[in-house]
Amino acid sequence: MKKENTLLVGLAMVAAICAVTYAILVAPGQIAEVNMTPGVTNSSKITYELHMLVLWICIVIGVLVFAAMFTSIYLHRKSRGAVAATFSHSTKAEIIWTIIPILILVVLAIPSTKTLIDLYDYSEPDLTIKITGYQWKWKYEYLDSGISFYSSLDAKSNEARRVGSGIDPRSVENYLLEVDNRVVIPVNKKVVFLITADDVIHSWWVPALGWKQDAIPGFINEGWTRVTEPGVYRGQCAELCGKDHGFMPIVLEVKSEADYAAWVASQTTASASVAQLSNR
Ligand SMILES: [Cu+2]
Repeated sequence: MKKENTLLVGLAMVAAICAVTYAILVAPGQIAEVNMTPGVTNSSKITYELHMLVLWICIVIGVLVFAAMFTSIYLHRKSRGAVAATFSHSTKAEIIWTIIPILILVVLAIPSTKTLIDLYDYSEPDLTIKITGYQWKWKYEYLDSGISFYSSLDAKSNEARRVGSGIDPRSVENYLLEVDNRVVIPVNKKVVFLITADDVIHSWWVPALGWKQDAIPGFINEGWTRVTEPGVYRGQCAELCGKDHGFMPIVLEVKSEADYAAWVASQTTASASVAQLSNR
């Protein structure tokens, strides 16, 4: 067997695997359909970038490993008269396959640590909201302004989800992803969430923010966000919490500062009149 063959076949294998990888992952309409989204916060963007970096490193390793594997299978097959080598140990190979993964992990540790430090920085919030998970709804308490309300599945979805309701769920807009009272926050402000539960473990998850956080009875977990684009972001409970787990969505509405101030004013008058009524 000639030596040049190995290099040529190896390069051909790399090219073939790159072509397949491109067709599956990179070509338009492929990875974009199944990949994570960059989200709407700095944390979600750096998390996304870290995920892409790790993905590409994995792809390069995968291409090289499979190319080496297919090359040896092709060139050293029995029908070509290949005879197996008899050595059983190579110190050189062991040193190489120990050092290369260590270097890769060290290189990955730098961006991972930066991302983690950012995700866990709960300091100096502009606004703090306590979130409590219940079977099967969420409660939001704005610790700065005293606003507090429950947020449950909206009536239309709730009606359509029942067996024999006769309503086609596809006719309901944002089916199972709409609530009666949305949690509202201002744009570009640092909002810290204190997350807990009152019965079983739930998990508060809005994918566009880039994180999810368990809501555990007796514990207070934290999460924070600074959303850069006003809009409506939807999520769901992400911890199996009982029979209606699929029916406690989360809708986060991010408003401009003026709109948020107006919302706070309307909420405080509403709760003031409720307080007045209950005092009678
Ligand atoms: Cu749940």
